[in-house]
Amino acid sequence: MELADKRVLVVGLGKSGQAAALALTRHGASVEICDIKPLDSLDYALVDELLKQGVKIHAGGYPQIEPVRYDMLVASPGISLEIEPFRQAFMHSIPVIGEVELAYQIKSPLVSVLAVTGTNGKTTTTALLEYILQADGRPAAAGGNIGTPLTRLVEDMPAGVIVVEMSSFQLETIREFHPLVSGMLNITPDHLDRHKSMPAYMAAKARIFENQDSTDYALINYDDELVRQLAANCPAKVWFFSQKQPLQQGVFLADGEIVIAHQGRIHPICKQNEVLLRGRHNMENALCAAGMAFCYGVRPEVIGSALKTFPGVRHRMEEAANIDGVLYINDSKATNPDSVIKALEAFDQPIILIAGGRNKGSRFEQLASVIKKKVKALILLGEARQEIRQAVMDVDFQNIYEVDTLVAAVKQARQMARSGDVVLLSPACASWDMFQNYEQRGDIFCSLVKH
Ligand code: UMA
Repeated sequence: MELADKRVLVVGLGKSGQAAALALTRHGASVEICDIKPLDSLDYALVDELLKQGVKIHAGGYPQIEPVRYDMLVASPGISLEIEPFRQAFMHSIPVIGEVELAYQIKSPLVSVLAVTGTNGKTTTTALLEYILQADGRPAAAGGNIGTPLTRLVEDMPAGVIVVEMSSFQLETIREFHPLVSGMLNITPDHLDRHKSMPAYMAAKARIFENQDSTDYALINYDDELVRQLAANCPAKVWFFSQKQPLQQGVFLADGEIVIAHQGRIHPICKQNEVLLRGRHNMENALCAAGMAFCYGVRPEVIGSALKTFPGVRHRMEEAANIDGVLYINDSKATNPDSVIKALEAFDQPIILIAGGRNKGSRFEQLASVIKKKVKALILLGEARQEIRQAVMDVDFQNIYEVDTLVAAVKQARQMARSGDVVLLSPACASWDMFQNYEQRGDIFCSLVKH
């Protein structure tokens, strides 16, 4: 992509916007950035670096979009394409691309891209795949929704392989983004406040396959009916993975072992119970990552030994402490009900669940029935606490405590917990009503339980 002397407006001054603006200036573009927040509410460190590089900042609103002013707009993932600057750009036929697309177009041709999407488990799968590739001695890095903006990652990478965690938001603004191997984990309702309907959300997710061709691979979850339907229109070679079903070609479980079937041969990977990650949902992640690594050329024995040692990712079923026989688990990254259901199903012990935050358009009925079966006490906080309370009361679950802060939630949980219990922070909601992000919520939980 030719960027020299192009006039580009980056929309959103968070992590992605900042990284995109810096990459654009390095490529010789004339860059402006805008954000709805006033200057004094923006992250000073991000702003400072942009000012040093001569990027013009519009804070507290957006500039007028006219063809005489801008050649292209770059969207931050968290921003809806329905806001005014994008509407105006579409009206004037000014191209709009996402930050990930920009990264894809400026990356070195010696960098290959693998990509993972799905509603839940994509961070773990991305990190696990990076771990497997590194165990195979390849220069590999992970970026995208997992936390490191892709524009920053590609600038520092002359050659190697990048595993990209792709959210539906990021997929909405791709054009040429083309992974050699893609992975689709599962689809359950999430982000419906932005996508408006399940078909629209699914269509955004399915764009991961859009630029693939018959030389590429797509690892698709056979056990998820919605995901399986997407295989029919996938242009890549489809490989399924399944926890339930033996497959002609793909990754599955046979007699307590993970195996890969390929060209009439069965490659053993490792025993199911040797995988360090806990829970059924993590087995889904392990099968997907194993299949993606195999299709990319990693040997089965390397995949197996990596699965036996991968410790998991932060804020996702992370063991925060084990005090007086009580296991404290930080699952702050569980920001939708389905993800919490999976966390609850991973434990046989009595569970004290801390949940609540900002609802992203989810319904809590199904979660409520699982809470009724698995949870000993429920501690609710945040904006959505009344909605969750109503849903669990509707299934006749009574042991509910409401608190105003995470400090009070941990205090309450500690008072009630007995040896053998699990105290699980798994909010089913976004963190933005009380915290900067889910990482901050998880970090605070981890430090509170240790004191
Ligand atoms: N903003 C506006 N106008 C708006 C809305 C927001 O100007 O209408 C501004 C905000 O004031 C803020 C900036 O946009 O200053 C934030 O941009 P952003 O929301 O895109 O956030 P980033 O800091 O750039 O982080 C993004 C991803 N955030 C979202 O998609 C919401 C991060 O994913 C990602 O790690 C990061 O890029 C690096 O690629 C987080 C996330 O919550 C983890 N993702 C969702 C999820 O996992 O469910 C999709």
